[in-house]
Amino acid sequence: MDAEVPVREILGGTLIGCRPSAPPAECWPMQTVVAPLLGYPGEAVHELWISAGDSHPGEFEGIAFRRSREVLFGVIELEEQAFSTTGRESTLQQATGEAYRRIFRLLAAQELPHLWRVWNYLADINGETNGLERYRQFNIGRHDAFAACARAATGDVPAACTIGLPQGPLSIAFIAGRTPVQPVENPRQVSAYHYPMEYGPRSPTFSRAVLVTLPERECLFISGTASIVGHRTVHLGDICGQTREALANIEAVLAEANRLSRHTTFTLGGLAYRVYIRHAEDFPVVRDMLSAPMGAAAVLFVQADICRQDLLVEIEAVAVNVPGSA
Ligand code: 3EB
Repeated sequence: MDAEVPVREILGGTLIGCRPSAPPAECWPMQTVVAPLLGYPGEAVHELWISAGDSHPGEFEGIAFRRSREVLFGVIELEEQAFSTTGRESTLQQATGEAYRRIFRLLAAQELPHLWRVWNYLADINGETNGLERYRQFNIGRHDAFAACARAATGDVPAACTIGLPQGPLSIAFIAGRTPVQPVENPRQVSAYHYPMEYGPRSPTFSRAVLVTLPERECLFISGTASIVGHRTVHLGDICGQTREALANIEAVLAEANRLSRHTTFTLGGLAYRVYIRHAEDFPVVRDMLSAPMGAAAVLFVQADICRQDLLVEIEAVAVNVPGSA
């Protein structure tokens, strides 16, 4: 981390990698993602979100957060075992619904109502209980919480990723703010919130990307992007094909974002990436395919499960631009 940043300007962070022997002293909300890094020399990376001005800490119904005047970063972790298996809802569905309802109550209380970006991690994402895959259980809980809190579940929804880890609680980090997002969809893909029922009883609630225009900067958050065309997974079992298709989808989202942005031209080389790879042995191939298009961009490779059983790779990205300097 950059030791020059004063703590009051740090909104929060992500600690991603093997569980470090000496975890950083937490002075801000931090999402811990225990997953192997690929091709990285250290045991873990500590990423920070820096605010433009001073921020202050808070706690609300188990959510740790920090906020500035305009922006809030929060983290909530819930143990599924804390929920009972009575009724029709799985414990994961209940935990997910509870987490999102708490997030929406926090954002209302803080008067920063607009959810920009959400990072969801859960154990055993492709496992099945009571005949339903756990990712699909998660989608029911998420969708129903949006509905219960009178939020649109289509159109004006945040960018997101939902990733599987070997173990751990349901962990959700989010960035929200005073400013509404401008959703960005991908013309090559059916919007996730319109996926047909064959992918589960409730569709995933996320935008392909969101643009956030602040007075002095413009942010682009690109959701987890995979080898999906229309609503179907393509290039089954083919890591090269899936990587190429995911990149084509990132480029399509970028073109759409540039069409919608009034201030910025985003480029592949100007984004910071996280690449999730299901099988560690695919890492060299993926790295080699991405090195030319991504250029000097920061790329972190992580071994983790993707939400559809047949997806081998998923790419997400972020850019923060100060208009005029790009
Ligand atoms: C997809 O396009 C791949 O459920 O939050 C990507 C990003 C995916 C976010 C989510 C799922 C999510 O459907 C999977």
